[in-house]
Amino acid sequence: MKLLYSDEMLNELREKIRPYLKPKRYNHTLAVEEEAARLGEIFIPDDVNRLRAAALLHDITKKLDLSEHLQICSRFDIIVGDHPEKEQKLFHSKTAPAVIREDFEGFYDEDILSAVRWHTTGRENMTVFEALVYLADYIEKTRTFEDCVILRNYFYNELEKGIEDPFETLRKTMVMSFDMTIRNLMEENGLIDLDTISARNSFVLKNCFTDNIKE
Ligand code: DGI
Ligand code: FE
Ligand code: FE
Repeated sequence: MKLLYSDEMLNELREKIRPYLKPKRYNHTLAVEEEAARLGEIFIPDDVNRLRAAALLHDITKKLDLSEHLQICSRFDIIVGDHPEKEQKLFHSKTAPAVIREDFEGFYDEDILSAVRWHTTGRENMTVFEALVYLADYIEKTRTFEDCVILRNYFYNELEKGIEDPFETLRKTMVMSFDMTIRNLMEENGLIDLDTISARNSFVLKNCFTDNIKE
């Protein structure tokens, strides 16, 4: 059974997460919440408050340093890659679900945990819920990086045209986002996680949103 989150629970959550985040990250988090709600109204209107909760929790361990992440990974048997120092940005999405379980008991919810877990790399065959948290993080309104602006404009322009199914626009936007991330990682000579590649290929192959197929 799906847990439901009242507006009051979300108000409390908004205050509870504050000490976990630096001020700039807190503002980003609120902007992701707003964006996730906007996307939710379009794609899964019954799940808007759960999307808000996932957005509020998505970067909850972003402040931790590598050794703190590694401690959590060891305590919870979370698999660490072979080159942790080269993939530091991937840790916060691995450790956040553990902290949610421990510190945010009322939000122990499979959809929230998986959306948070996969919000940085994505993964093969993403659910609509996971994709919306991922995309909200990419295109929220405080992001000024050129790719984010391009992606935000592409997505909302296509939706506004109203020519294709919104889920097709969402799928194409997801492909674009992974292409941008992969291109940027290549330019900075970074390591590309296999989940990032699998996510990209799966959207190209249209292996996505199988949770949302209507009869
Ligand atoms: O935590 P945020 O900054 O809000 O956003 P995020 O969790 O999506 O993290 C974005 C960063 O993660 C960005 O600098 C690129 C990095 N990233 C995404 N996919 C990969 C990656 N880094 C590596 N090394 N490999 C990836 O596949
Ligand atoms: Fe993040
Ligand atoms: Fe984020």
